[in-house]
Amino acid sequence: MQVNGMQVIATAGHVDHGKSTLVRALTGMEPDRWEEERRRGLTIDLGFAWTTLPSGRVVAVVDVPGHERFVGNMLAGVGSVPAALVVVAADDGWSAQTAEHVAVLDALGVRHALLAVTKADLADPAPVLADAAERLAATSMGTVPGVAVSAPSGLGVPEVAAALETLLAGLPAPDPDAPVRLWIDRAFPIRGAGTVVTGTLAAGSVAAGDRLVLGGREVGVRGVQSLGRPVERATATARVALNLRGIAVEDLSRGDALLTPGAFRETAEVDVTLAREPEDRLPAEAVLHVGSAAVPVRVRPLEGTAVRLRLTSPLPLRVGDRVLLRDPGARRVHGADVRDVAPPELRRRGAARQRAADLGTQGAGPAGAAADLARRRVVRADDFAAMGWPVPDDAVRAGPWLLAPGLVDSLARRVPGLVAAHRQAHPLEPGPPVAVVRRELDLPADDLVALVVRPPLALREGRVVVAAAGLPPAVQRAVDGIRARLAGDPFAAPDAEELRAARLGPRELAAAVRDGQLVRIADGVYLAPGVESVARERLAAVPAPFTLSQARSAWGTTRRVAVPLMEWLDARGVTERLPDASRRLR
Ligand SMILES: Nc1nc2c(ncn2[C@@H]2O[C@H](COP(=O)(O)OP(=O)(O)OP(=O)(O)O)[C@@H](O)[C@H]2O)c(=O)[nH]1
Ligand SMILES: [Mg+2]
Repeated sequence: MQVNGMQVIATAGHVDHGKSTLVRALTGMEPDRWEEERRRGLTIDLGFAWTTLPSGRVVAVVDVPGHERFVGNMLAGVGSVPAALVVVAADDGWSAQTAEHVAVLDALGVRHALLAVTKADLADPAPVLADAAERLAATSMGTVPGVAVSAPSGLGVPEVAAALETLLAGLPAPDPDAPVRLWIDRAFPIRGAGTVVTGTLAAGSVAAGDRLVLGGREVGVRGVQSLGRPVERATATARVALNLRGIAVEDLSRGDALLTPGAFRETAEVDVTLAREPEDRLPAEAVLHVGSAAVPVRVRPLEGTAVRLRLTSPLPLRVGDRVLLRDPGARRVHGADVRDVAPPELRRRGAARQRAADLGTQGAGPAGAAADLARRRVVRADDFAAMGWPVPDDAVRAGPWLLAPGLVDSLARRVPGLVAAHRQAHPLEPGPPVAVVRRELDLPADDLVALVVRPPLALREGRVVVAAAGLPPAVQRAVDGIRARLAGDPFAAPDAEELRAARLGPRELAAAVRDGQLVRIADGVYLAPGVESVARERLAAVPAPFTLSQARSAWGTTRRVAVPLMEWLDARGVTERLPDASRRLR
């Protein structure tokens, strides 16, 4: 059996206003599960009931407690539910808990609601209907239909059911292919079956055999039930009960989330923007509610509505999530939208203000994704998606990586300078190792260097080298041969005989010099770039002043090379010629 077309709605309203009684009248089921609740006539924890409406549409109701002491349970019940049944008693009217519950729904951004004015047998419901409707109109729920009802007599119950039909028909359909994030509201053992958890599936679907993760460990779904019956697959929106393999009931609690592997990342630091400018200063500490979870957070206002939150334990949050911040002391709630689940450190002065400005301009959609990717420069594509961002169309994909558009070009422009500097500092090396370039460009993987190496540079044997696209292949081979020799013995300039044999005439040699592959010391004397610093290094080890012959032996070369090289170094100001023709380093 496949469950489709189910909707889930949560009750809300003041203690004793008749929420559970109305749920009972609508569904014929008892939402108060505990003996204590029934004895005291008071809902303490969440209750669950369901019914099939006349149209065939199935509605599940999460019945919440109205008592102010159990507002935490109420929050866990409404966290994944798209619609609310707001209950106000005709004989009592809008009261403290009505206001608190409605503030919660408003902060969560719940857009769909039905108003039921109960106990219509005890007082004229009309004034309360009008008053409550007016107050609700100022919230995220906007204009809501209102129905007067007397549950014990049954008067108005069919009208509530009919109004529910209309409301539920207007709910947006959740994405059935979305990854699963099932916030657990109950976990209990069943003899013979092991561990069972329940929750409201807000998007995606689950089936027996699925593998999910919880707090980093993998758990298997052995079986799925919905509304008390086994189903092959449950598709959102749905109340589900999952029989889990691989986890003990002691390891589970309300607020844990079962996740599609790889689709979410746990985070303990997020940047959010408040749905509304706060009236008072925000508290330094608050409780973050999302789904059925409640986690204490430290609150750092950045500027305006931008706020950074540090969670005392990580949660699988995504960009675009609506969360609720509750100040338990002031009994005040704030809705907030998650804008960044891996925010940058704020070290410099003014960084918080800049961050707030950035968050102000980047939404949760494609523009925000582009801005976020630009800031991160390079990110793993699956990580970026797990943050909750859509992949920008113009992002560059490279293996598992995603690069900000324009990044490759700007990095590629820096590479020739890096190669030149490296060759200057390490004249005996053909070019910098790939890892060096990766570090300089602040890239996360060596593989990415290939993207930014462009002709005349090339990758060769793990280094970025000048491929000298300008030289014909035969000339390049000859020059390579000489450079290889010079790499081992930097002052062993090839003689005329060798140059002739290599077919390197004046024109070819001039091209190699232009290309930065050889340095002309004098007519017929060519050495490798960087020879200047090697020559200086060797001379530094000789007591000054030194003679030409001492320099020659420090370089380990012949007079044919040493004489012009000495003059070349004089001319470049590396060495200084003294009156007696000896030299010293400048
Ligand atoms: N006369 C009358 N009594 C009602 C009606 N609805 C509920 N009651 C009574 O009001 C009392 C409280 O009803 P509940 O349904 O438990 O109220 P609740 O809103 O679920 O209360 P909490 O779950 O504790 O917040 C019970 O004694 C009900 O019998 C109604 O329409 N008319
Ligand atoms: Mg109740």
